[in-house]
Amino acid sequence: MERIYLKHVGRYVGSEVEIRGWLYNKRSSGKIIFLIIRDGTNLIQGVVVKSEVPAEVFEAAKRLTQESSLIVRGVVREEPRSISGYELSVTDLEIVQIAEEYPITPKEHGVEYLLDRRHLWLRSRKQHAIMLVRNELIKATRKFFDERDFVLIDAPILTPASVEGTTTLFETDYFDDKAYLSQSGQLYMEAAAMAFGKVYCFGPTFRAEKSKTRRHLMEFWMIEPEMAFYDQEDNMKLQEEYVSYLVQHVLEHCRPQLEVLERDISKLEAVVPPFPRLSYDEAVEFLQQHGSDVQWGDDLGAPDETIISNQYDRPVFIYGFPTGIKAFYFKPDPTRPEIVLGSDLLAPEGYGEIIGGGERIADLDLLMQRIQEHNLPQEHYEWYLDLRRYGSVPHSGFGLGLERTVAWICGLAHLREAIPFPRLLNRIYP
Ligand code: NSS
Repeated sequence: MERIYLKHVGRYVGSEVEIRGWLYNKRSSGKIIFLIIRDGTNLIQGVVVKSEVPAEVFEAAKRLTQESSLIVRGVVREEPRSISGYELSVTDLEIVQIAEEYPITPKEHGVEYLLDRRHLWLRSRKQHAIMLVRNELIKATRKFFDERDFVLIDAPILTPASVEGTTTLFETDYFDDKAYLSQSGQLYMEAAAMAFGKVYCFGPTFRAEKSKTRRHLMEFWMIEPEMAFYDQEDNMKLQEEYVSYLVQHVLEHCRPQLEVLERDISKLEAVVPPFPRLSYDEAVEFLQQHGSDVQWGDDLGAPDETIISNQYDRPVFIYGFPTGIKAFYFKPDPTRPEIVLGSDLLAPEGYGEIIGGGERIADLDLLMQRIQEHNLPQEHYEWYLDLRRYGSVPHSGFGLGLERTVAWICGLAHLREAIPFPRLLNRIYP
């Protein structure tokens, strides 16, 4: 008898198979017990009929509690009304372990209660669907960049200097020195782009965000491409292509998950290039007309981003931010040095920023000047300045936040469900 995974159950209609998994749920009508079984890849309903199985098999089915582990054998039947479209007529059942009373029941629980039990919550249908979408987004990312001859280069996690400002650094001891958890792999990708042309990194990044929001995690995963000889226009084109590719991939490979999540597919189908572009100047004017008190020179807040992104059925670029609110490495627009050649990409449906990126300063003197203006210790950036001393070229890149993208594509209200084990303000358990 073949041992199978439920993901492939459709290939086994009429055959007797073995499935190893856990009991998700159970119903009984005296002479028949319905077992909803999960094996990590999908769910199936197993039917145990008293008159058709040995007495000990029926007794074992009766003893099963929620999340008990088991090995079950049976014949696969097509059953369109059943949970996965198939059913298992159980012939045999072995208990691996009888689970204690499971703390997550089909009734509603509060979010804090569930977050305390995240290690168990991951087994729930919705959380399971989210993680499978996340997995597909990572697969699609690898595929997208492989197809375009990018080289994956890993950035370090322990770093001596900040990339995105000094206020959100997680500090740690590094023997007799200080080190910080990486906020972004960008600076290292710039070095790598000068060695390999087109590169990207994908890894965890850390920010001590001191406010509690739906859109911030302390630890999140970022995909950061960096391209030599790309200007900001090339950069935005690549972002458009990448984000559309991700959405198409999920539409193609994650239909069952999107259904579990009750995601409105038509909203995702609209995500095709070109994406609209709005200058920062236009954005400020638009926001002021719509009741925001934002002034030219201010950063856009989450509510501002929501107002803007709600206007479009696909992601929208905002470009040309004031130089004063952007990181030291952004290249100022040569025709208007008070703004930079950088952009944010806002996801639709009010999800806000998923990408930040731009063209980097290629000129040594200007870069040194910006490092000074930002009160950053130049000695920590000497290696980075070397990139402008030895064959400096125009180059650009961006960072896509994986959890923001997962939240948007899955239609989640909060980032905490977009990562397996979220690190939140005041939460580092489990
Ligand atoms: O700060 S960013 O806008 N840009 C950078 O870090 C650049 N150094 C990337 C680059 O050009 N290589 O962050 C990029 C994205 C942002 O758009 C969000 O999607 C995500 O990273 N991000 C976050 N996600 C979750 N939680 C937090 N705290 C967070 N901060 C940024």
